[in-house]
Amino acid sequence: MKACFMGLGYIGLPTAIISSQHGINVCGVDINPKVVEKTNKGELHIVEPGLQDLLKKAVDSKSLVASTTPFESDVYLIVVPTPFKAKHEPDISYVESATKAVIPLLKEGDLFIIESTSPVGTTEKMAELIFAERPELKGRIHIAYCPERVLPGNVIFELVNNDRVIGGIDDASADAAAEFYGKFVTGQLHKTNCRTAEMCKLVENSSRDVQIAFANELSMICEKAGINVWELISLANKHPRVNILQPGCGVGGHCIAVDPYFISSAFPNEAKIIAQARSINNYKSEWCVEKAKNAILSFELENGKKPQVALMGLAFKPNIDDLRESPAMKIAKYLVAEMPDVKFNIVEPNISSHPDFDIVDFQTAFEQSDIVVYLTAHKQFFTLPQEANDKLILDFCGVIKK
Ligand code: SAJ
Repeated sequence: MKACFMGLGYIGLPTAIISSQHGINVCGVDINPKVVEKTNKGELHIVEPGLQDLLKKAVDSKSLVASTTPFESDVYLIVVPTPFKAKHEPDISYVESATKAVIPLLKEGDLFIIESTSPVGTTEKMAELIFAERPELKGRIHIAYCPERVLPGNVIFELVNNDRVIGGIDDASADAAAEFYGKFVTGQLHKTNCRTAEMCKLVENSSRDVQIAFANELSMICEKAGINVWELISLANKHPRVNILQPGCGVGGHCIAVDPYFISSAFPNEAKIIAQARSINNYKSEWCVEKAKNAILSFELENGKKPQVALMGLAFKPNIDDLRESPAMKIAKYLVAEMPDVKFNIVEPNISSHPDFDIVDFQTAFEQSDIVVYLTAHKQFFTLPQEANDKLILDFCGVIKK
């Protein structure tokens, strides 16, 4: 079997590598020639634990070849980004152009799968596009939508072990796609139609966004009420049917802070909680900026000098080096730009340098600063003193549990 992966990013590349280990000849396609060149040299262009070795083996054994144009295959997978445009409307132009690139190669019996997070109706739209150009293939190829749900940092395990939702444009398409994923997925494969599968992906991330918004709202209420929100949540979670998530300085990454907009922009009158959760989680970052600014100004008033301020953590979640769409990063950039006279000690233990900031060691930053602002709960920070008489500690992510 030959499979062609359109898109060699954070999901396409690992999936291409894993499927190439299971007797599938894989062609990985990317429009970026540098990505193709690196991949063909066996060099990983993304950060994912354990993947480098697997890529090297796949390239050495020639079960994976990268290219800027697709090869004729039996299965085509679309794994390209779906960013959003102004007003938070999804931009499916990459899905469209990847689909157009494979249309001339399609033949009877082929399987065409979209994995990219997509607004509801995208798979049917792409089917129309295919049949408009190749009407003879109607009823003769299989088309399905099969979202991924892996957690960055644990991709190799989750790609194989997570259950998957397989949405066909008809039953035969769902069966064909399930047979394909059955070659390398040991989790259960749940068959449905393509619209349900598209919505399922959006709903999974929206559900998490709404739950985080609840925690973030509680954190702002508790601050006014003089209650420690982390103690409160841990006590409420002792109830057998309550499971509140953790507040933070906002929601980052490419998925949870994006996918809910695909629902709210398509269903503006109905998607009330989903839209509100997005606003709360975005507002939480502004709230953190205000708290930090007020603390800095109060210090200056009381001490007649500007404080040194440690900004602890830039990554979008704990214990990773991924700064993409990170609320901590946005807060740091904003404070540095707004308060040019303040000395900020910027800490990110998972990176050694950054083009915009001097990165300071976490212990030095803690010791030298008058105000310590925890933005990302990296494990290193839990080794620092939980309190200090000569410092004000602002904890936005639960490093100080007491
Ligand atoms: N966060 C909180 N409080 C929490 C949990 C998370 O503030 O209690 C924040 C994190 O700090 C981070 C953001 O949420 O800024 C997102 O982090 P995450 O670990 O919840 O999720 P991602 O973005 O790394 O991956 C998500 C996963 N989706 C779900 O858990 C429902 C993953 O399974 C998906 O595959 C991925 O999105 C995706 O590609 O859609």
